[in-house]
Amino acid sequence: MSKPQILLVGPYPEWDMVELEAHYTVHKLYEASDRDAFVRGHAQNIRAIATRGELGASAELIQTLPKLEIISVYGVGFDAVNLDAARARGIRVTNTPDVLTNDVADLGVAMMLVQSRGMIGAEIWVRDGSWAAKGLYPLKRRVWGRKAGVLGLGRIGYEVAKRLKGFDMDIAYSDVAAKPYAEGMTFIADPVELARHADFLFVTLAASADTRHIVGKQVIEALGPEGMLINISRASNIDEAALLDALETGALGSAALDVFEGEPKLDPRFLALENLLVQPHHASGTIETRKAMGKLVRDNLAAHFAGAALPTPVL
Ligand code: 8YV
Repeated sequence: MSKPQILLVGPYPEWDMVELEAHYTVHKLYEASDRDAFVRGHAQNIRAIATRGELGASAELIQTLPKLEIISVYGVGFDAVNLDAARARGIRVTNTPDVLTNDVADLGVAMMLVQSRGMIGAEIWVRDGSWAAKGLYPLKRRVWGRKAGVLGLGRIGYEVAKRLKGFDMDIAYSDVAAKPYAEGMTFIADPVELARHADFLFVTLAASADTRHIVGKQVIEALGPEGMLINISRASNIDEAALLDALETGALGSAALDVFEGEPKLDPRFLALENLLVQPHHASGTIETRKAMGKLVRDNLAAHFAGAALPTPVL
């Protein structure tokens, strides 16, 4: 029997490519010089899309593939997949929840520590000779015992909060409703009030049209000149223009961001800021987690083509 044909939107690590190519004919969209012509050329054969969280699958792409049956997302976030277009055709969608939760939470907490203690600047202070030439490094702000806000207490938000308890922090959270599992945490429904409470505000919401720019001018200003914003979710949850203004004027103390509008290109204003820590969307970027994510992508595809129940369906 011939192998099912799949469209791969962006590259996966080599170990996943080997496995995928053993079981499927893989059409690599990211290698095509004319992507539209490439998709049209294979449209009658493609039965699955394998994509990444931030790359998703647009309505246009879905509509161009008449034989499409399933979209398997390498990532927990499926906001970049046009679910309406998939639903309209009965196309299944899967993602990779759970396996990445702890690594994403780790990176969020690490960014808080690195940024609050000024560790990037401190590293440069040693390497460029400033320590010897100028003496002590400027003092920074402590983390332990301070106030944290977690915007979105889902799987990742909960793991962030769990870690923050280890720093004896006073933890509050916002979500659509109070969570029964939020032991020892204060529920503050309004994100502006949450930001007012917090020294460190973590954005851990699954992105959707409803959460777009939920962190806007008001939330940012409530967090204030001593506050830090940490985003390990999606850029669309934050009004980037308001964030840039606030970081430039000092209306917001600092930020640590793993995600950006239009990434990997980002607004050059970000790069001029000294009160900002940037990361290249790699919160899930450990070998262990990425291997588990790749396996889950393949397990979902294999289950679909075997007519079995999907391990982690979205649709
Ligand atoms: C990316 C992510 O998928 O889980 C998500 O939603 O955005 C990430 O894990 C990952 O960076 C691979 O591109």
